[in-house]
Amino acid sequence: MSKAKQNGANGGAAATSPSAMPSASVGNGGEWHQGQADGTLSTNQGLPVADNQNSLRAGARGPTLLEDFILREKITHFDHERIPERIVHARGTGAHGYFELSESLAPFSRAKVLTEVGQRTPLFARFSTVAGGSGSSDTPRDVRGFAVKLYTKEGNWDLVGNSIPVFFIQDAIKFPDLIHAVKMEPDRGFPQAATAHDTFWDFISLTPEAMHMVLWAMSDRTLPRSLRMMEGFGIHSFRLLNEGGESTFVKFHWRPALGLQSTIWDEAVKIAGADPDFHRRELFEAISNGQFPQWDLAVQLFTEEQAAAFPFDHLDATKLIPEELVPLKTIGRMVLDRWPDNFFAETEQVAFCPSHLVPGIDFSDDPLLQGRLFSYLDTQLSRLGSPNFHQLPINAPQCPFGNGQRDGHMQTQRPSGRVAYEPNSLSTETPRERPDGFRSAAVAADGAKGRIRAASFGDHYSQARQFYLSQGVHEQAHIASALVFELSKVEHPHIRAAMVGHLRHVDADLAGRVAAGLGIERLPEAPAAMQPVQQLPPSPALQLIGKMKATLEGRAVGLLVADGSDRALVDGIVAAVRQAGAGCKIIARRIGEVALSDQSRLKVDAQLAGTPSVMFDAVAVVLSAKAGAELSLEAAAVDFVRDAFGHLKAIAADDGARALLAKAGVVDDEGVVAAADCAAFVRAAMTRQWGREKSVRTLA
Ligand code: HDE
Repeated sequence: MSKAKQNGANGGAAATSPSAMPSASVGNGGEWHQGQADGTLSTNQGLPVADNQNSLRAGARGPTLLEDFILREKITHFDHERIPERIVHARGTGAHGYFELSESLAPFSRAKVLTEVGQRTPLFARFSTVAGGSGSSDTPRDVRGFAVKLYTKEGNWDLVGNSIPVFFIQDAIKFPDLIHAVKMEPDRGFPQAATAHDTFWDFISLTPEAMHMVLWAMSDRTLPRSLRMMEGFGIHSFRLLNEGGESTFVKFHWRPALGLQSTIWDEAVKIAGADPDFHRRELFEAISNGQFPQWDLAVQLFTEEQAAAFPFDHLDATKLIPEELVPLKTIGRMVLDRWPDNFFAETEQVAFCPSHLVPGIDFSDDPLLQGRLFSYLDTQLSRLGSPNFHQLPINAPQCPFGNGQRDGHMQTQRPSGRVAYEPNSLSTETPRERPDGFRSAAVAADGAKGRIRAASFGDHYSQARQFYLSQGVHEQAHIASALVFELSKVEHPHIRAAMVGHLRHVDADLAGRVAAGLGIERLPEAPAAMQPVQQLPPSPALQLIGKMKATLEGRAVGLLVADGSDRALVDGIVAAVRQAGAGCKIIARRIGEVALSDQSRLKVDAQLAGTPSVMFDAVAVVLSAKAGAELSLEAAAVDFVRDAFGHLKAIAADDGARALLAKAGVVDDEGVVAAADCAAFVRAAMTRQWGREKSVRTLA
């Protein structure tokens, strides 16, 4: 009998003893597969099943018998196949990969993962939206979770971050309120995955500390084009501790190799309908095609003395440290190169926790971080149902681990021996303390007990203002429009007015634009600010549009064709686009094939009606005059071109496509190029046509 068979159909060998923990087994298939090694279908007890089509009945048309334990086992398992979803970050997707250190932080930290240059540390990363349920869509306006579990030699280090470097609140005690306000309203069960409703803005309008994050949330940062094209931030200050126990503060940043890229709001809305799985599908396809997503890991290092001179408190998670103040130092890169074998076993059951860290890294006293240290373990207990969730292969350290903890639901380990305590004199084998194990920073903590908010946390508007003034004109307009859109969904006028009041502290022009967009004629009073607004210097590093990389790498182009399309033009565009590192999908009214001008056949990748141009970064249209005239009467074709134009994308078109372009209201500009000029098309496709925006959309 094979080992798999002995251990049962579900691969009971996965996690046995700590020392036997198979590092390579995480998600690599072998021990996870359903069914027995010899291919026989069995019950969970290993009983071979002879008939998996019919339940046990009394007679061909008679009642089903309670005796049918095979039916009952199967249905019972099915009934329990769902676990509680995450209260936040429920919708997510993840992948395996590694972190490779390129620069040692040895002067600052003794963590091996940060000092052993060239070492590859295996990891699992999960990206998520925050507000929506697990079945919601990928592209709402929302912060993205950016959580990375590094299986280091010294234990798991979880860097549980977000795609925005600041947070809404300063103290963990406000988190349940924030989340109750943003989630669907409890009496009606909607809206799902949206901040555009009364309870969210009511809470925000009463929480001035949220203003900085609100501006980030209303910017294009919350509309990522791809998970591969967004930044990640650890947000809080952490500490690094070196061999001598000296401490340095650190902020962590992930920087995508493909550069930053977002969608236009209207595009994000349409993508949600066209492909609710847009981001996870894109990540899956990239990894499957060997285009492994990469991020640099960069750090900002600073001392206690430097921190004391900042014009804000770095322990306040609503503040960031501008790069102009403390530059970023790149220390390594993360590569995601392997899709999980099973979504549930890995992406769903992975349990991140900010308190998972390694010797040489420590926490700061950020009160938001301090609260998080409790919450994650607590939530895993109810979500995964057992204190043994760390034994699941996706969560288990890939280094030896062991202690005297025993028993509990779903215990999969079989620790031997009579000793499960420490110290003991009965066994030399049991786990003992190690002097070089984890030690906390020896920081003095002395103060009067109280529910106190530090006065240094009182400046709620200066960095919000700095962020807004650091943006270019296009992004400022997007922020104003997003605020108008969101607040226009708020039914209570006093909430809208209160928000405009806050915006007066951020920027008078912004407040005026939003008020005008909401039809508010007299500007509401600005609320009393705890501290005067400081004029911080604009930080271009905070831009998104301004920082976008002009590139087609990792992007996608849609090429609309029909019978009779010019072969040479089609070939030219496909070759140029691929040469530039992008994918090129052939779209036609029907899938199958089209006959090109030279009668050769071209395989069609996608059907026009099911593949709108929002799926692409740029589009090309190559049509015979006859097909162009026909497609001008096809709403999906007209929308394909109209949306590409409205979403500021480059459009390549030949003469035959002109009728369609005219019907879609496309006006010639720098981004509308001849299909024969592939070089011009690739150039235009590397960026959005921001100059076109004012001609297609009225922004607040
Ligand atoms: Fe979380 N957060 N959070 N959070 N968070 C969770 O843990 C919580 C915060 C973040 O892909 C939960 O396993 C509190 C900041 C990510 O599995 C929960 C506070 C940041 C993920 C929880 C915060 C995050 C979570 C829900 C305020 C960015 C998804 C399920 C003190 C630095 C991880 C779970 C994944 C998930 C609590 C604030 C990031 C309930 C109490 C700030 C990326 O424990």
